[in-house]
Amino acid sequence: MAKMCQPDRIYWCDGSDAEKERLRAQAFSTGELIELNQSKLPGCVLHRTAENDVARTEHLTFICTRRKEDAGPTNNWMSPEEAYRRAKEILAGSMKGRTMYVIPFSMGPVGSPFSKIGVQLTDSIYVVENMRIMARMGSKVLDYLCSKGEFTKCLHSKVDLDVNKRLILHFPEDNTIWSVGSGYGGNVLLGKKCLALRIASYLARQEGWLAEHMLIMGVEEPNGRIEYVAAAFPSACGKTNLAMLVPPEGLRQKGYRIWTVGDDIAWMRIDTDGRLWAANPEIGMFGVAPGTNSKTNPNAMLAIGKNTIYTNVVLKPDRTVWWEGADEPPAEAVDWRGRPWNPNLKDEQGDPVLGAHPNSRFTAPLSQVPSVSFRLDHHHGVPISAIIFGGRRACLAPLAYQTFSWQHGVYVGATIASELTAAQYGRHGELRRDPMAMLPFCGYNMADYFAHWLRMGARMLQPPKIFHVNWFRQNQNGRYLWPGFGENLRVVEWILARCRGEVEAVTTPVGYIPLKSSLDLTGLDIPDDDIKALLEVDRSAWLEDLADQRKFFEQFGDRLPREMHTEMDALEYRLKHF
Ligand code: OXD
Ligand code: MN
Repeated sequence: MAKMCQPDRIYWCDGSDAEKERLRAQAFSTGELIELNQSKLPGCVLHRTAENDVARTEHLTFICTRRKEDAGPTNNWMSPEEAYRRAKEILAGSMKGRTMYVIPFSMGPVGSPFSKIGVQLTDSIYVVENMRIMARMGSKVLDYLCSKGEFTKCLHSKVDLDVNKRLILHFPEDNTIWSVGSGYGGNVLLGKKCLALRIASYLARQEGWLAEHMLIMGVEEPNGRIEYVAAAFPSACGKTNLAMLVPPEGLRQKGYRIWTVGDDIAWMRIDTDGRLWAANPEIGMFGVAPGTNSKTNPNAMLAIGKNTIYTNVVLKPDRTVWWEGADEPPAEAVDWRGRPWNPNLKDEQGDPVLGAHPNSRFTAPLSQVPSVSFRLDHHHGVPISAIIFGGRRACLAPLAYQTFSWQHGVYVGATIASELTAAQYGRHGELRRDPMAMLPFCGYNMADYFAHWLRMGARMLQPPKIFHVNWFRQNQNGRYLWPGFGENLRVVEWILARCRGEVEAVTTPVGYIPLKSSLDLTGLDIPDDDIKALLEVDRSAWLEDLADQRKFFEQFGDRLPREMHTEMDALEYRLKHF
């Protein structure tokens, strides 16, 4: 790789604090990182990406398998030969005048038989510093790797950040990732989406486990018992908020408490007890900043006050930071692009100019989250009682329902969908089907992925119960019916009680729906009609949605497991005759 990229220097990262100080000082001198107010935000820095490089670029992300059908219809595909050839052209001499940093990292605890090791080469200090927070990295990983020998080969070069020379390439058959031409987190922190989801999902299928886009949280009940759930929602639907939720006053007084294991990725295996156990391969969070405040996510706010890397947020005159939906806006500041900004600024069309990019981020250690679970470092992770799927739907999906079986649950997960924009009632926003929230992250044919899920269920003695939730249901006027955020724990409480067979539910064509009386709504002021609307099943709307699901599944042809057809036919029958 060095011969191809021609760096001036090669530096092996040891993961030490001294190294961190050294690299940061260097990045301050070039402007790659900006030091923030060290008395108010100790250990915090700011980074601004290129303006054309602010989010994952799904259209430039490829799964490069020998056979196109192994990548499946939902992935972009390129042959490995062509992908290597095109990337090599771009990478030739790309690190001239730069240092190539070598980052040995472990997804999962170092030395765990369930962890995966990667080595990322990069020419970005921003990447090194993010990897230091997100993954276990440095000499301890290298020492272990030397005794083990197997790792995912990860190469990243920002080249000149030209979008026409940007490619995010995955070679699952070679256990290799090449990312060129980008400096945005999701494209370049290769341990995260690229390894821990795309490559890991491919390995997981071969090795008989699951790599999922899920948060993991523990719910401690008043009697001291802790039960764990894993939940998949499409990007920007509030996984980070749910994972570290603060119980509303009523439930807190009852004795509820939340333990955060993970906010984005779950690796799940069947243990000797026949249950599904989930571990978070990461140790940091790379969260969306806008909308995060002391009301929506107090634990995140406490976590990001130190040792945090902020990306594309507003820089205030006192060298602290701000973003839309944080507390009071500053009168004058510098926006995410580095330009003077104030909250009244308008563009040529008269629309407000955002100070922070809508996808601006914070990177912070999970150890700083007040609700972090001590089980983050346990090899086996935590036993999962319930799997929760969800999406952002203004109508259709009720607040919560339980599926009838593992197979029905897999089908429900395979059909989850989210509206891309906040839709007005009746004027549906553009709906994106996002199976298991893995559409952009599954490293192989999704039809085979559904089949793998079905097989996993058959292997478990005590599979988790599968639920669907929707925090985003609206009335005719576009008003949200459910308060969301911390109040979502009331639904999780019902879910766990269902798992133990302790509460009643109504059997409907789509699943078991809570009775109003089985939800603890003390202290919530929700009109009866709203609760009714939240729990309602509109048969004709469901039949319409079913037609859309069938269309979505068509792309998989014969490769789609027949169980998916069975479930759709059964749902249609129940909607029409039950
Ligand atoms: C993320 C995403 O950054 O899902 O976690 O996009
Ligand atoms: Mn994510």
